[in-house]
Amino acid sequence: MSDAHRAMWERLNLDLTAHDGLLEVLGKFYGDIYMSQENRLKGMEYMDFVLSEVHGLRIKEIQDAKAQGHKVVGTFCVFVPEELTLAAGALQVGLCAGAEAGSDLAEALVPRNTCALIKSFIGFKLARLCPYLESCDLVVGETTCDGKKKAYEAFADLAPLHVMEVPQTKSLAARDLWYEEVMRYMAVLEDLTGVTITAERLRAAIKIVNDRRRVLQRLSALRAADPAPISGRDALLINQISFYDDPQRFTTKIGELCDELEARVAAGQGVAPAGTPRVLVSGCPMAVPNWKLPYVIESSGAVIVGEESCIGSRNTRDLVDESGESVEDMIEALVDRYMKIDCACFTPNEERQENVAEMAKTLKVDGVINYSLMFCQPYAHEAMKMEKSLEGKVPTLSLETDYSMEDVEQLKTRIEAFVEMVS
Ligand code: BJ8
Repeated sequence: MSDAHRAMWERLNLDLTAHDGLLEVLGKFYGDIYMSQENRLKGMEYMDFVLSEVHGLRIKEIQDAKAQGHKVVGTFCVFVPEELTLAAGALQVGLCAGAEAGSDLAEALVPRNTCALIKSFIGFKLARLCPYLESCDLVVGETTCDGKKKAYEAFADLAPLHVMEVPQTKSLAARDLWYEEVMRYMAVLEDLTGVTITAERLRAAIKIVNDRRRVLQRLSALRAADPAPISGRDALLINQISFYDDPQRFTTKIGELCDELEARVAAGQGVAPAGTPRVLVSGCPMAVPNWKLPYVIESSGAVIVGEESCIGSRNTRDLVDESGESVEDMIEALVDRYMKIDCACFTPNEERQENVAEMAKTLKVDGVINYSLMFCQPYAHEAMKMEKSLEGKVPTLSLETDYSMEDVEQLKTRIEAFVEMVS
């Protein structure tokens, strides 16, 4: 990394020594898991570049935008309506929370038996490791699971925080609550940026975010082909990068990659031979650089053809209706779209099981792997329901893990047995 980047990190008050260590580990991990793959798409060079500059050029772009008066909003959940953030002239970045670094520090603020994702975002803040987090003018939390909502009480002392109250059911009263929360977020944004959200601004923002969803839907649909044209690792990486790259540039690049994929599908080419066992991974989100499970699955003789998670189809399945003319119409459309999210924090949440069954069918999967982070109650509960609802339709395997590498061999043994069983 250049001296200019180091000076930028210094201005952001990062712990430079710890940060150097993080980048070194990340680079090595990426090399082992990503660069070792065969038959990668040419379009993945852009992803390699973005990842190599994850704390460099993209942070520089964000700093430049800030210098021009734009605000930066950081999020941990797909419930935060990016359309509003963009309409207010701010940038929205997903704060990864996919690494173990800093987790020991986090344990001073949250209980040990808290999921790795929560410990990661608190740890990154305490250890001063994340230039995205340090660039934020506002962090938006949400009352999804108990772990997160209690953790935000501690996090409020560490960063400027707004918490959205996400309902726990899909009742009409819950929709009313969510509508109020969306309106409250809009007021917070207007106050932060000094920008009034007009119909024109909101319409343009809805289109930008929908276009990104559309291109990711196109990518997902292409993965129904056998042989699988792209690895699960690469598809996951694309979804991860969608949370912090410039949305319009990202959409263009993924459109080009999809053209390449289409040609590959037409030519009957893939990343693994036709007939390779096809796996759908379902459950908790996998934030950068949480690539452990996909790596283990794909080095056990299977190929991942779908991710039913927030860093995957749960984030891209539903579009916002674009027919609204006034701000009020568009807010209603936003509220409806976000109320469709089938996060395990809802009760009941039958639609998630239906969505997984549908994905399993469309993507012609041989097995579903339920992935829960250790200590994540909502997804562990739903893994049990999922096993029952898929019984007799498609074999399932439920796994709980965290960000450490200690259980890799154990995971490999269980996954290899599963892959052999579904072959
Ligand atoms: S909409 S999945 S991004 S809440 S893994 S912190 S649930 S204990 S991440 Fe999520 Fe929004 Fe839902 Fe999606 Fe809690 Fe579980 Fe940890 Fe989790």
